[in-house]
Amino acid sequence: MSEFFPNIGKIPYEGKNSTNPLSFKYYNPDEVVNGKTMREQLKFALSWWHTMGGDGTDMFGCGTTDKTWGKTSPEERAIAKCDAAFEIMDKLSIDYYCFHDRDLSPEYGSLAESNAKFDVVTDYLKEKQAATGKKLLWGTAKCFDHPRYMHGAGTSPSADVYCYAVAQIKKAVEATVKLGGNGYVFWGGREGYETLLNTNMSLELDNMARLMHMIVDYARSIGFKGDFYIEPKPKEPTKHQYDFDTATVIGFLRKYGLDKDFKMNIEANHATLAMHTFQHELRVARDNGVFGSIDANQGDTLLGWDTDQFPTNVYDCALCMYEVLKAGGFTNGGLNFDAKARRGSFTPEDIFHSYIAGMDSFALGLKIADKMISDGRIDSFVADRYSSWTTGIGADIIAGKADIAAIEKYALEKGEVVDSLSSGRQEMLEAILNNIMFSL
Ligand code: XUL
Ligand code: CO
Repeated sequence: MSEFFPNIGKIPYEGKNSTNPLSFKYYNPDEVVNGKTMREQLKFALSWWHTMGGDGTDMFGCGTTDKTWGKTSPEERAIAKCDAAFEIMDKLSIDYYCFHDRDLSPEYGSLAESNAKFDVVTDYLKEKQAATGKKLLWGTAKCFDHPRYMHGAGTSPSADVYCYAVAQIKKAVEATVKLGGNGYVFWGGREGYETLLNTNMSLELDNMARLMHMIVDYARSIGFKGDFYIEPKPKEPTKHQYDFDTATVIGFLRKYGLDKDFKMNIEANHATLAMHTFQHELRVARDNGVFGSIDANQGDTLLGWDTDQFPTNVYDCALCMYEVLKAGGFTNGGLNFDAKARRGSFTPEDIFHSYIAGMDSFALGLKIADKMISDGRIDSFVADRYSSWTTGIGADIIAGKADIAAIEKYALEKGEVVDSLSSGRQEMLEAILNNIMFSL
């Protein structure tokens, strides 16, 4: 088989003093950090949509990079994409990939034909996985790009569209199971609304939950043992996306009894759009037992839309990996680069430069997070800050031993409490974090 990137060899780890741009400075797959190798801790995944299909097209202009993989027919191109993707994964030491059904194989004249041609591609992927040991992290269905989904898929006002979506998702779940994926993602592309003047919100959400229950039951019946994920996003493409943020999604899952099967796929840029930090979203997920997987990218805080940039902000990567380590690491999930090279970075080498930048940032993030934990200054500050809850009245409240009358009595006797407050020391803690980061 001919190579798609003949000028690029396997990307080596050369360490932080290397000046070779086509080498890893920090990502050393076999190095052990916090009890596991970096490749096990980070579980990097390639995103089929941006990497194999994204050609730089935006609202203002056509593509700038050729992602036809040398083929004109859609069937041949789909196969060539598989070969090129596996070459990229091999050269970058990436073990996993993620797909939308239509990134693997486009739509054809009918659902039956689309399904049959999709099968050919997933059969081929299964062979490639067996030959290389690469794995599927998660699959999903593209229920947002075709015009039929203009008003939503699982939340469409049309029952016919809803049925099409159920059938499409059923097929995508079958492919995920066939390829041994341990995750299935729902990102509610067009599941949201523009105006309540034309929207029955409660029916739309009830229907979405019905769809999810149907898919969960079916997936379990064909042997899917992995996690379902919802990927929160507050806006884009609709003004009000139903899955605004992690807290909103948890409310939805609990209301509809879906919380046992679903976890979160947290995307960094979506957190930014929700006016949260990436760490906040991860913490809400961790604290509620729904931390699952991560779409690792970064947004631009000066722009209000989804830029899906490769992550280079090491500070954010460190705080992300701190949450991941505190959650006990990934189980079924991993770090998927839902990220694209910028439109002006249009050459084949830019794919590699982008992944190297993202992977090295997360490798640094992992090492810093590990050091934050072993250093212990930040964790022990937080523990100390809440020490009034470990003894006396605080401990009694937590143990359920202090009722409202006892608490009132305590407050009356205690009098003013300002003098016993201690500083939050935010600046000191930020300086400690810098100290940990820059003394690696
Ligand atoms: C869109 C987005 C999606 C999901 C998968 O903002 O992030 O690509 O990750 O459907
Ligand atoms: Co995403």
